[in-house]
Amino acid sequence: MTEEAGQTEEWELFYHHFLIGRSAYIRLIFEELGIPYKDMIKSKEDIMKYFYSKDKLAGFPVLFPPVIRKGDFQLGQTSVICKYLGEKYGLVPDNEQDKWRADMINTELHDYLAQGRLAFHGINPTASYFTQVEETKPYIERFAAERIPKYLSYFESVLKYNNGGKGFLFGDKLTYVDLTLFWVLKATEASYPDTWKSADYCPLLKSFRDRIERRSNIAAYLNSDRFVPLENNSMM
Ligand SMILES: N[C@@H](CCC(=O)N[C@@H](CS)C(=O)NCC(=O)O)C(=O)O
Repeated sequence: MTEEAGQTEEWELFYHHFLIGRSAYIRLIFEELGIPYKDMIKSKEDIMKYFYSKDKLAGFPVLFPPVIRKGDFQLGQTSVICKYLGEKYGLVPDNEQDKWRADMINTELHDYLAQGRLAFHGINPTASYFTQVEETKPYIERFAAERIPKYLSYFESVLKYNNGGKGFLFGDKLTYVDLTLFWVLKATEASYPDTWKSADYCPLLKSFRDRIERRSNIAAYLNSDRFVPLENNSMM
């Protein structure tokens, strides 16, 4: 255990300081549960230090942000982090079958997110969207026309399967997958506003999004200075 990590009492979050991006899915879990966490990246230099320098995060290797760390335990991959925190803090379904279904939907949501992001990077996936605005237009249009209806219709059917879609995805309690679905819908709306607005085939998802947004801790977070708004492109 490094000296620095050994002193930590609370969760540390490593993510780009100027962007909510994939960190949103992790923050929502911490915020909903009132679990304290500390943002470790305050500048571009911090990103270089923790991920790309000879002093990068010691311990079990992690590749890209977001990463969470507590003591000598650090974990990357957003979907895995959310599943881990869900398991640890009780934000998972009550029965085994639903736990596996939750895992499936969590993965499906991150597939969708990754594809939606990629559409904004038709030329170069690691360069900024703003370097490829014109060239990537056909990819964005195709994603909006073909993929969004396919995925949103599916998520609508998943929500409807439980209690007619009036509550949560599984049983009668909130899980980490509800929070991920909530933010995926927010990201869809921000990056593809016209497509979202005209998506009249998913009324349950639209009510669901409003319902989760009104939860007291979520609403407080979204109105706080801890919240960095979505960028309105790249699903981030
Ligand atoms: N599948 C990973 C993707 C991680 C990822 O692509 N992180 C981005 C920020 S959202 C990054 O910094 N990528 C650097 C790179 O791809 O070189 C996850 O969901 O966490």
